[in-house]
Amino acid sequence: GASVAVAAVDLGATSGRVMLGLVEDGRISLLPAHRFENRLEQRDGHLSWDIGALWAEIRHGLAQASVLARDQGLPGLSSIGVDSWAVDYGIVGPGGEQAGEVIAYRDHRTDGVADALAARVPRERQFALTGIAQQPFNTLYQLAAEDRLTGLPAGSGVLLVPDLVGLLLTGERRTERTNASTTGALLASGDGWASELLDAAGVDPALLAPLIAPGEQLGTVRPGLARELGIGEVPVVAVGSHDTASAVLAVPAREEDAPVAFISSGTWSLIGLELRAPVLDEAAREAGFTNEGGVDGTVRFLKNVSGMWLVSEAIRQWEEDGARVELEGLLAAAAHAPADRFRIDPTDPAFLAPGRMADRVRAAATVLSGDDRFPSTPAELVRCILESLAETYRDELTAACRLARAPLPRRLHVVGGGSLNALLNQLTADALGVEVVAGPMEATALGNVAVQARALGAIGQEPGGIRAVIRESTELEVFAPRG
Ligand code: LFR
Repeated sequence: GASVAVAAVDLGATSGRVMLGLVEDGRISLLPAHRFENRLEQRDGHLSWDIGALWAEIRHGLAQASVLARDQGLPGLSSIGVDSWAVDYGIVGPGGEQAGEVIAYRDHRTDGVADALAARVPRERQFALTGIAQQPFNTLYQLAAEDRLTGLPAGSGVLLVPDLVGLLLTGERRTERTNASTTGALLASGDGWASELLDAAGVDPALLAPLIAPGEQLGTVRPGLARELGIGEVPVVAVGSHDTASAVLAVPAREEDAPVAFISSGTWSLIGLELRAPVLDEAAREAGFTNEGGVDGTVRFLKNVSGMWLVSEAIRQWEEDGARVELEGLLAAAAHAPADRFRIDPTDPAFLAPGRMADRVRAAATVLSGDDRFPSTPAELVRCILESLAETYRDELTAACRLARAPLPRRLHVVGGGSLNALLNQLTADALGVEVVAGPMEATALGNVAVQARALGAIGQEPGGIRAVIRESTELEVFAPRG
């Protein structure tokens, strides 16, 4: 039988899941316990997440995961770990009760806020302190736009989404380090908050819970909840709670491949290099790169590129308009659409907000060749998005290597749901002239499970230990560059 069973709660912008991770003989296998939808909604005047609904799905998923573990002949779950998208937070009162909605990072409340804050702390200084790219949605700017922080009772707090789930599970309040880095208020060294930035945003540092690192135990499931779910008072272990941190931990690279080049491909495409130290030069800031905190003190030097969001939002528009569209058919049609007709810039913040995405992409497309003024069919529009993504990957990976003074790597690892997109993988290999290694698709859940398994002693502590287990656990597909 398997040696341990752990539950990974993984919340994405469009869907969430609870996975059972079985770790045995140096391999991880994942069994889906529960999948559910997540979506943006206008609530209380802002684009928000329905945390109450997510919490109900998580509880159901954990109960299911425990049943699945017992079906495998195991006593139950040995631990639980939680990750989600970054930057968003909830406000909690002194007793841990949620105070107001969890507003989503794509909401318009941060429009102009980064500029206003830059008037108090120059952009150069912010970057030198934190190494974080100044995206409009950084937690720091969301907090600066926040009108709910004044007059909070003593003992209130601000918790990032996975930490909020951790509080609901255990009653403990911590700020997990990898996700803390995405706030734009953590020092690049990771050694605490940049108080100068919190001041400028009007945030009382007492609102922020103490830091916790992946692998440390947050607490145990509250007795009442454990009884309700039938799961026992199991430990909740901090993982790379930023989904991208967990995903990049599960890149199946070898130690000698350093610096590892990756794309974590989901709603966003996060493209860059895994480094030992941040790149804090002005040139990196000007190029829009960020230095996010990874598991085991690694740094993800990367660029945020709108990824499959562009496609999923376009599909949402076509469906609203009454068309029946499914991704697979659309990608097959896009593979046969004429090449190199149109381009967009998938790093343009104009694509951040939801709504009428097909219209917006069409209006933004520039003409490369042919007689048409814009992409007119869904297949042409998707082809335009994918070719633009592949070219952007080429440009951004080249820039990352230049800025980090690293050679262009021999292979690029693509992980996450987007790694299933064979057309995009091939276009990327062709644009870069390097091999693209696709998979694992469930990188985030694997990274989450792996940190728990290591904390339990089921994976060794040696450097590269987790990635060796990931390589044993997954099938990869290689795309060689053509031409
Ligand atoms: C991916 C991700 C990105 C982050 C964006 C917003 O799911 O976590 O890493 O930049 O969502 O949180």
